[in-house]
Amino acid sequence: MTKENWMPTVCYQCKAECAILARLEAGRIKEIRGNPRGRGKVCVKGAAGVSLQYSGDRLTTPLKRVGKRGEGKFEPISWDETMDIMTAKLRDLKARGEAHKLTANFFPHSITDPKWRFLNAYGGFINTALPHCDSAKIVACIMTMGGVPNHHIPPAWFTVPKGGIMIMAGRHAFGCLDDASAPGDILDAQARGAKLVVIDPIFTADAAKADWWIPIRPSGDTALFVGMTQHIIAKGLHDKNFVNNWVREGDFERLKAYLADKTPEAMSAICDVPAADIRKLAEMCAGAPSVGVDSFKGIMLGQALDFGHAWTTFLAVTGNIDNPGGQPLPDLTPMSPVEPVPAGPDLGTLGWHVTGPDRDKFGKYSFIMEPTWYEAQAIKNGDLKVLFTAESNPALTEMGQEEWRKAVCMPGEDGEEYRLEMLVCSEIMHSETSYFADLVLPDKSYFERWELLYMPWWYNFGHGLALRQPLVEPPGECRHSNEVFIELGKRLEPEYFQFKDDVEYYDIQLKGLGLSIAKLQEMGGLWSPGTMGFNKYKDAGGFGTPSKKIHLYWENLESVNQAMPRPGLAAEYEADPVDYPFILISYRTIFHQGSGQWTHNNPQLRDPVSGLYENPVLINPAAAKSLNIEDGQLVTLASRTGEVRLRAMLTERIRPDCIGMHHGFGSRVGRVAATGKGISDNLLIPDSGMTLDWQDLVGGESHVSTRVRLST
Ligand SMILES: Nc1nc2c(c(=O)[nH]1)N[C@H]1C(S)=C(S)[C@@H](COP(=O)(O)OP(=O)(O)OC[C@H]3O[C@@H](n4cnc5c(=O)[nH]c(N)nc54)[C@H](O)[C@@H]3O)O[C@H]1N2
Ligand SMILES: Nc1nc2c(c(=O)[nH]1)N[C@H]1C(S)=C(S)[C@@H](COP(=O)(O)OP(=O)(O)OC[C@H]3O[C@@H](n4cnc5c(=O)[nH]c(N)nc54)[C@H](O)[C@@H]3O)O[C@H]1N2
Ligand code: SF4
Ligand SMILES: [Mo]
Repeated sequence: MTKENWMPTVCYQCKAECAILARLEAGRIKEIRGNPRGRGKVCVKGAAGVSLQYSGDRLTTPLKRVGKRGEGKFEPISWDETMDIMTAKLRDLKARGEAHKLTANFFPHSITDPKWRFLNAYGGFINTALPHCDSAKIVACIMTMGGVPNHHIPPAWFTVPKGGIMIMAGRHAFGCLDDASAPGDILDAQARGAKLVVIDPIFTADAAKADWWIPIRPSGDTALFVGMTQHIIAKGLHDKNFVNNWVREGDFERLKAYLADKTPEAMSAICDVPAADIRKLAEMCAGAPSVGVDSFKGIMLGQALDFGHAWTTFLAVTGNIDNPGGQPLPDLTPMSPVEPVPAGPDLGTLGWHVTGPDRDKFGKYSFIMEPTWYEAQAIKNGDLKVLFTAESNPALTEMGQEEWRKAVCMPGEDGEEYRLEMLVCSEIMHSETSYFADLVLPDKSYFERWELLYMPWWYNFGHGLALRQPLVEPPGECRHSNEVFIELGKRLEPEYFQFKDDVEYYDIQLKGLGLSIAKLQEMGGLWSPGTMGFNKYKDAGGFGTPSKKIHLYWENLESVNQAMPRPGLAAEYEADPVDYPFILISYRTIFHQGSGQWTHNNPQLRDPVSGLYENPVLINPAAAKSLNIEDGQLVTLASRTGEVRLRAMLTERIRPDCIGMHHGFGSRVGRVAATGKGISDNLLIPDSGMTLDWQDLVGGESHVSTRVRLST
């Protein structure tokens, strides 16, 4: 083996996109490792990328539906015919003045993604499963501090000083990596003398490593952080220097007035964390050199923005914004624009998000990308006519999977077969979603394509750029979805697609940094400005908010009673507590990504001995005893929308009022998945559109959980 055989690229076995090295032998990938020039680590999913690459399930030719949507019956067609069908439909849609009724549901790897350019040029819009995971966190950071946080990526735990505190409030870094290097960073920080506090209704792998595990009542996080903030201010333990200099005039007084009755005792009644513990954690944080907070699941519920508000307020009063170990505010690196820059449609006016019974309420919010339940609603309303999916699996992945399936099969008016006139799915192997598609486009895998990954706040990339490069030939006629969109752009919006191909497009953007794709290759595929940069607001004359100061009071949400955080539980957990006494906790596993075929059809990851084969239901023995349920017994779990039967696993690791279920199972498409067991949690989560009243409309939808009933 020579050194040259290890080629740098970027993993895509999950959405964290870690920098990796792949070992090539005679044109084949043999082995994968973390890239020491990047963050250095790879996880089990990443290492199993070799099996994905050579899977017999890979799609190799474009397919056209011949049966009904959902039947999964297709015949091969040529790329020319495929492109002609898509071009004709999109031309027709635009001629009807309905370009905005094109939606693309895909994973946005990068703001350089040519798919975004096409959507802006054509006038369609992006709806994505991904950014709503932490969109409430993003919006909260924008509202409070005028800057985006590290989207999808934990705070920079590698910067936590001795004595710093790392709080995971609904975050499962050890069991569900969103960056293969995060667990190592956390353990290293602990070795330096930092403390890990895990707030989670389940005793997770993270909790096992924690200095303190706090088994909170689900969605009690807002109350916990509000109670801590109250105690800190009541005791005068807040960071007076930061508050005096950097919090907008009048906001601190308003906060104090709001907190008057939010004592640790009052908040304890909501979150079920003893008042003494709320005080203890608050005092620990007030006395620590840094506090960082991370959450995903805690901020994916119907009152997500309230938690984001409570969390950012807590960080502000403890002086933990843009400091080592606290909440980083990344530096944005400018790229050169590709002229002419398409303006994008005026979706606010055209009505892209104006759907469902709460139409008027939407105008109040600053949500960046649309919640996924929009799709089913918009199809019913006639607001969605052409849907492209790429790198997502909405037929299985989301609350309302049944509603989505029904909506895409709704018969059309005016002689059209379906109300959704065209559904195109780009995939590497068949999925539940591709079975509903009219056209299935075989994609190149992440080892076969170019991609310039530029999300400046994504610290896997060292706050810069990462290059994904083709290392092996794709099978059959695979074409990268970006190449397809560039070709559509050349056909439909040629003014904006004057460049030759994806590489030339990236080269134009890289010029501003004095870089090119070839140069990036020479540099090992990674570039970064070289520093995280802390306390930038001091030199920049303040924060990115209109007043340049921290905003604790959100006046634009006064009319919907969200100018200050509402400390109550998530609406979905308040509903029907008598009929459905347990709260369902969905959580992830290290072996699988989402509900994706990439990991579910990977024999290394779905192995019954060394991998994960099914999802048992976690029940506390006390709860099981009251229902006469024994370990290993089949039980029925019912919600207001569905019912599933699964095997019970009795464990003290979960609160007695909760039921635990691994998210992401239930796939039956593909040779490994077809043999696998397990059930989709989304059969239980109320369908799209039923729960609009529960959404906070900022994208922190009530989409990951619900109340359930348990029986034998
Ligand atoms: N292996 C793997 N990695 C992944 C993914 C994957 O599917 N598989 N998905 C990626 C994506 S898209 C995302 S968004 C992230 C998600 O990342 P995480 O949110 O970290 O993942 P989960 O395991 O789903 O949930 C984390 C923890 O939240 C707890 N929890 C649930 N409700 C609450 C609550 O109300 N309060 C508190 N304090 N805790 C709660 C759960 O018990 C669980 O242990 O992971 C990413 N990484
Ligand atoms: N109950 C419950 N529901 C949830 C969650 C939860 O915690 N609980 N989590 C939610 C969250 S945070 C998220 S982000 C969503 C995620 O939901 P999605 O974004 O829909 O992600 P996946 O389900 O992982 O589907 C990814 C699909 O992309 C395909 N794919 C992989 N690589 C490629 C490629 O190179 N090219 C193409 N074209 N396709 C590829 C895979 O085969 C797979 O079918 O799920 C949400 N749903
Ligand atoms: S966390 Fe694992 S699967 Fe995800 S990108 Fe990193 S190495 Fe790949
Ligand atoms: Mo996510």
